[in-house]
Amino acid sequence: MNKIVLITGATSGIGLACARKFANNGDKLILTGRNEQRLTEIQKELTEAGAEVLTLVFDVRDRARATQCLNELPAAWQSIDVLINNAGLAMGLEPEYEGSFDDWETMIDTNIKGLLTMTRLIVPGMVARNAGHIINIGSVAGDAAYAGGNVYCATKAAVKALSDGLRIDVANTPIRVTNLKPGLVETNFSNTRFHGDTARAANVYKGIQPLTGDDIADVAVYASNAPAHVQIAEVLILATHQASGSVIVRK
Ligand code: NDP
Ligand code: 8X3
Repeated sequence: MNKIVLITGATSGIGLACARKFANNGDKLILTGRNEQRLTEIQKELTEAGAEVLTLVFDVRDRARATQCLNELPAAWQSIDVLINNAGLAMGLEPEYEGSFDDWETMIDTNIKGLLTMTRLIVPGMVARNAGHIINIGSVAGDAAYAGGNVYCATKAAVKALSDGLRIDVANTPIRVTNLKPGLVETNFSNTRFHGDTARAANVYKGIQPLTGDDIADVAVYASNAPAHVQIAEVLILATHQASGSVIVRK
């Protein structure tokens, strides 16, 4: 309660659900994203509901701009308690030998390097204050590859390795590191993956009740609210008829 929570990619899906759930939890929010208009609309919605919200417009791939935004944070917002590394995406579902170089670069630059940038910029302050919590949004895709998942799965396996590595590196502090690994969550994720092919995206969620952003945000809030001696290190959250990244039973 009353923590300062910074969320990347807060304009849609899981990030937006986290914004709403953490606001409802009484926390102060720093919402970041690329879409300034959406950020302003969300800020208005949450402020009207009584939350304190600051917005920062930057692409997590733009290290210089991210650094500048964080350096210019007003004093009252500098002590970030919770960093939610959520901004991320999949692009394409082609076999590894046919994938797009541009798609690969976008996924690696966003899901791995963007997450690392935010971690590198924010965690030193947590270490100095001897307090903090990093919640990374990994994926079931990081546990095992599935057909066509190749590079996206690799980026989420990297999120697991980076979460585990950071947890080791801060184990001598009270800082906690959580890797949340969702399965099928109905968001804008598949539209992005299929480059705006909405019919193909809708097919991903056919015949199964997928998770929602709220389902993931509930777990993030739980991990944040857990007593200080409890570190929710990793959680795999699947839809009930999903057993793994590639086993999905559709009715
Ligand atoms: P959405 O597409 O709904 O949301 C993705 C968010 O990330 C958007 O706000 C998007 O902003 C933002 N984003 C993407 N690239 C950048 C960037 N370079 N800089 C800043 N923000 C960026 O998808 P989800 O909510 O589903 O995805 C959120 C996270 O959850 C991702 O890391 C994804 O890999 C992970 N995930 C999703 C699952 C799912 O099934 N949906 C399952 C497991 C994990 P913009 O609108 O500007 O593009
Ligand atoms: C998103 C879930 O299974 O589509 O990370 O890769 S999946």
